Amino acid sequence: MSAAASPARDWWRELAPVVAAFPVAGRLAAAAPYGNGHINETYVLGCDVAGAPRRYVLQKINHRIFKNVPALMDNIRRVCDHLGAKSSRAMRLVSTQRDEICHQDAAGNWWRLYDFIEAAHTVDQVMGEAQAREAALAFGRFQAQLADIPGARLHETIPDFHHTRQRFENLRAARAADVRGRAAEVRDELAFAFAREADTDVLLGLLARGEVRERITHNDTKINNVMLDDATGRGVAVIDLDTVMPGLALYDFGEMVRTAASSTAEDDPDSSRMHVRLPFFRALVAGYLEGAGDALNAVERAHLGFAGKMMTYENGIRFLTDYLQGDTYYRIKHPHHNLERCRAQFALVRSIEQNLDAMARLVAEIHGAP
Ligand code: ADP
Ligand code: GN1
Ligand code: MG
Repeated sequence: MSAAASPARDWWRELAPVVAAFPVAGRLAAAAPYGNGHINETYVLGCDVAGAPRRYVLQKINHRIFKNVPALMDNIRRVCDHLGAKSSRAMRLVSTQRDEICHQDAAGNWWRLYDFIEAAHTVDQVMGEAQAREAALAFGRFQAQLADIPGARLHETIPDFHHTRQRFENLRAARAADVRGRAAEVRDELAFAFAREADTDVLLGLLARGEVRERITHNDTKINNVMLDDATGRGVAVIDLDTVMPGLALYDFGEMVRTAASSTAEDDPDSSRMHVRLPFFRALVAGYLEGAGDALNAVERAHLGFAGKMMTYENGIRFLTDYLQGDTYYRIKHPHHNLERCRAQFALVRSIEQNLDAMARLVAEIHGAP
């Protein structure tokens, strides 16, 4: 996992006061930015426990995006407790010195600490079909394991997170406001998005008619949100639990198609390199169906390919909206980053559209005709 390069900053000094709020073992020896997430700030802490190394993951929660952090952390605590009882390598929260699940600093920022899951890694791009299958198996199992979480319905940490119609209306509003004067530059992308407006209601319609049901889902099943064992490559833990909340299995599967059946990075500046890889799609279906057990019904199975298109489309319109609004949501590395992300997503949408029949045949082959 590459760390965001910031050689000039003394992370140890900056983070030490926050770290002091947590009962970390031994002596803090090192601290540095970590990972490639777009939302939170993630750091790895290295501690020296009488000569033995011990690592933690420290995160500053993006409270501009997650507006109710106590509710979010209540979800995560419940999910960790539930999964921890079923697996020895699940995400484990470390409570603060005051025995709270997160720490708010003097500036109002929220911080949480996890044990570092050792001997495992994440990838930003899938390396092969076996890896895609393992990731899908882990996400499918994750969903199956959460099916019996006790207590009240989990909080919606971001309301309407996968309400694609609402995402579309946000794009329409951003186009109308055009606060950065960018709408003319993205005329083609807007036309592409608007030509598919009717699709935004399909999954919501299935839910409204009771053809698919709500489950506890992860909602951000991109490939770098699952940790794979260094030695065996098996999925060991699903991470990035901020969006675990009620949702559709199709959201989770679709997001996997977007990130693990795609031929290139989500932000590849050359969108002609982007297409769906059918053998990887096949591997995802096999892994997910195995992991989720018999949880998926025939309607869900019949929409696995379409879900990949929809989650890719949804991400594309979210990137486009953020570009129009002046890049206020996602972390960007250069001024056209969100536009390049959008173009790559739309290229993938087009490719999935051309392959929907082939994808349906693969699903039927694996599971029997829906
Ligand atoms: P974001 O919400 O910004 O995507 P994540 O929670 O996904 O943040 O964390 C970013 C990266 O940090 C992950 O992709 C993973 O590589 C690493 N990471 C997160 N949690 C752990 C953990 N408990 N153990 C090891 N690595 C982790
Ligand atoms: C964000 O946090 P991260 O990088 O795993 C986003 C997802 C998008 C993804 C696109 C809370 O995920 O919804 O699909 O970027 N998370 C949030 O790469 O908005
Ligand atoms: Mg992440």
